[in-house]
Amino acid sequence: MIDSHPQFAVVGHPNKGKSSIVSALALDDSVHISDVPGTTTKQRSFPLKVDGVILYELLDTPGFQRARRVLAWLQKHEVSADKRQDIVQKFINVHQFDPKFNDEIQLLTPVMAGAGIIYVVDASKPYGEEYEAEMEILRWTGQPSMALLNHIEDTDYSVQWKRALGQYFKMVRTFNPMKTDRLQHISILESMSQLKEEWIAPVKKSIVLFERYQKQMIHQSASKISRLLEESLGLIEKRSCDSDKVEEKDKEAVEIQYKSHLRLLEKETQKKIEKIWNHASVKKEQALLTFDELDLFSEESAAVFGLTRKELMITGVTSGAMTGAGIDLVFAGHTLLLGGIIGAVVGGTGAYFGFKELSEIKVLGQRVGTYSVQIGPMKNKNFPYILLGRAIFHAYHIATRSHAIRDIEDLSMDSTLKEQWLTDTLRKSLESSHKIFRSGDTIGVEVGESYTLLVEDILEKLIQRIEE
Ligand SMILES: Nc1nc2c(ncn2[C@@H]2O[C@H](COP(=O)(O)OP(=O)(O)O)[C@@H](O)[C@H]2O)c(=O)[nH]1
Ligand SMILES: [Mg+2]
Repeated sequence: MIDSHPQFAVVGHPNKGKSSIVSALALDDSVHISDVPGTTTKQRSFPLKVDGVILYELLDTPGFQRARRVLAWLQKHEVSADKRQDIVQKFINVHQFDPKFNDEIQLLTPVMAGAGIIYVVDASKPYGEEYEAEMEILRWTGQPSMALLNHIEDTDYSVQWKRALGQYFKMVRTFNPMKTDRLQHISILESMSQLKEEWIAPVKKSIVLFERYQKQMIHQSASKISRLLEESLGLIEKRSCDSDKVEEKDKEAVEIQYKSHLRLLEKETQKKIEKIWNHASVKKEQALLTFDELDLFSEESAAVFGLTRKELMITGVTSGAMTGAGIDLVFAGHTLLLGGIIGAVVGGTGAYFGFKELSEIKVLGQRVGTYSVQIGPMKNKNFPYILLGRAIFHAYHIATRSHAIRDIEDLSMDSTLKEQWLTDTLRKSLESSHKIFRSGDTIGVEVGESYTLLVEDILEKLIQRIEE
């Protein structure tokens, strides 16, 4: 084969998880996955590219439809083992345009062109003789092959499957396409490289590049999160009003505008991060992982992600009264985040402390007779932790989400996540950046860079942790 990168054809019976495995290994969520058998009628190639270089290529193929008839055709040509490959090639040549054998032609063509075979079975269903024709045909191709045991359901028949598969395939491995796990991925790549001697070197290189690629994605995500914090905390929202006597409605309106702008910045960052991790092709219009049940400004969000009273004090971050000319215009908290009973999650711990106001609202006189009301930059000291906590939670889930999963998920809360990454020392390092971000004046300050590194470190540790 002229191509220098390894190619693997993922083949098997319909509806056994072939396309899911292609998605997971190619880190590509545009692979068509369906629980309707036989939806794939053409083979499709999914290369894993890093910096424009193809590391390896997965071929998604239709499942076998008429394996017994194909095998019967092959066996009619009684030949010695060394000629079997030629017979398979002859089958392809003769039936190239025969719609009856479309699926077999689609899957056998790349195999005969040199792709390694990955035969997928669902080991949550019992083994059956009907698979033998498929495995026998694959054996006739004479191409290097391995079998992957997938479990679509929780039942396990892998013992009987292994006994049968072992007679046809040198290697039999278990793989769960719904789980992302760098180690599982690397270990399967290593097995794949064993199929052909000349693939060992390129696949080894792929593994190195793959790990570098992961680091890049973590870095880029951290950089987006850093941008989010900087932009959100420095955000200023303005609205014109009729006189210097600001009415309640003007205050309310500017606050609503401010909050929706902050929510939008968060959503946009989520989408960007999903794109970084190749999770963008599903449902482009909305974020894949959402916090629909947990608004950015909700008490629950403050309880799960915000600092407790104690943490605020240790960090030297207490909200206190807001000072300055705007004091009487400060939102007294009546519409803001106070109403409602603080839920059980909040308890009496004071998690809510310091989250009464977001920022002051000022009235600015502009040209004669025109006034505007302004809110921002962020004054609330707890808000940055809430925003950051949510961003980290989202990025961590995206980074560890398999490309074979297609649903939009509403993130269910793990209220212990914060404890897993937010240490006392880290809080102090974050605080000095938050302070600068909150001033809204970050021009010429290299704060974004160092903040990115902090976030990168948090993400890396969280992602690594699930692999241990
Ligand atoms: N829970 C679970 N579902 C799976 C797994 N693998 C595949 N599926 C589901 O099984 C169905 C068929 O999967 P697909 O990858 O399209 O199979 P293909 O026809 O062999 O390509 C889809 O609904 C998948 O979501 C798995 O490991 N676990
Ligand atoms: Mg498929």
